[in-house]
Amino acid sequence: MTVLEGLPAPDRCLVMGVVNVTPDSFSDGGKWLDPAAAVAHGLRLAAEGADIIDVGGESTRPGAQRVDEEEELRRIGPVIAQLAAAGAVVSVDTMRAGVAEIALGTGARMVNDVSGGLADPRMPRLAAEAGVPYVVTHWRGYGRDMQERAVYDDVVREVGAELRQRVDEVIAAGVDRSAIIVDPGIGFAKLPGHNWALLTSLGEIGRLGGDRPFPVLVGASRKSFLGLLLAGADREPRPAGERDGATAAVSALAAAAGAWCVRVHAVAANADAVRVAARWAAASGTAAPAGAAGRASGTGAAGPARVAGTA
Ligand code: PMM
Repeated sequence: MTVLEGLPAPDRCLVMGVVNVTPDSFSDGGKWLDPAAAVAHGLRLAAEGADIIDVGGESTRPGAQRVDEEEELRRIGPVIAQLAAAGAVVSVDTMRAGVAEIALGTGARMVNDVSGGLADPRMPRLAAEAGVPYVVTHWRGYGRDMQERAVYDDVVREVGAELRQRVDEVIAAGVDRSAIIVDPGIGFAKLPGHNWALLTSLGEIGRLGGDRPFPVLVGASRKSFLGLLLAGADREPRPAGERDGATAAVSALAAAAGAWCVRVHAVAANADAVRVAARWAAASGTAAPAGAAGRASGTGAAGPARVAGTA
């Protein structure tokens, strides 16, 4: 049994619903700061079709200031406990091992570390000891100045190489290979062109230069490159709350390209989108559903060869 077998395993790309218990996240900051509101929101997302509920207490948006550990825990502890008690599969979105440890003790089943173990070097060891799925995201620094680091000659190659190094270090810290999910870190030290290049290269990101692909998680929901894409004649970016149609389109395409999971704010439309992608792949007769492929091989689901080759 691989570590990911502890998670839901439908024959399609998974949907992770976002619950940001923060005052300052870019698209929903302040909406779910009250624990009861956050729990109700998480349960609503689960009812709408989220396979996993990702709970975070620190905003990672460009320009965000850090929150201290005590406050982060105060925000998410009760929310995770109640969602887990209600039967939801909960992931904790944190860069701190101390927070992850308490979250896992409270019922979270997965660690989503947007720094890929760079922010807190104790994190990989904790994930190893807990034996839980661990999302390793491409990251170049904290939100306050990360966009200054969005400098690449070949973004797909460089993000792949930097992620490969993170993955190697995480494995060296004891994390089982089958517990690792990779994430290109859409919007983290990336300009819009970088995001599009990575989204259209998910197969390459999953393979990370090797033959055995890792499952790939994509977090593009409502991000500013979509606002820019949808800007009107006045060139004003489309507001974050009006980017869900574009997000669902990205989810369908990412799922068709073999993504293992999409992390989204508006679950219903994205849950539909990944189902369309799975049915499309089945009807085309050439592509296995991503989630099933990852599960069967135990090595991940960067997608079938046909799709990966075009990525
Ligand atoms: N993006 C955000 C937060 N957590 N986690 C992963 N694995 N990947 C992401 O792209 C990601 C993340 C920022 O978005 P939010 O503020 O809307 O949650």
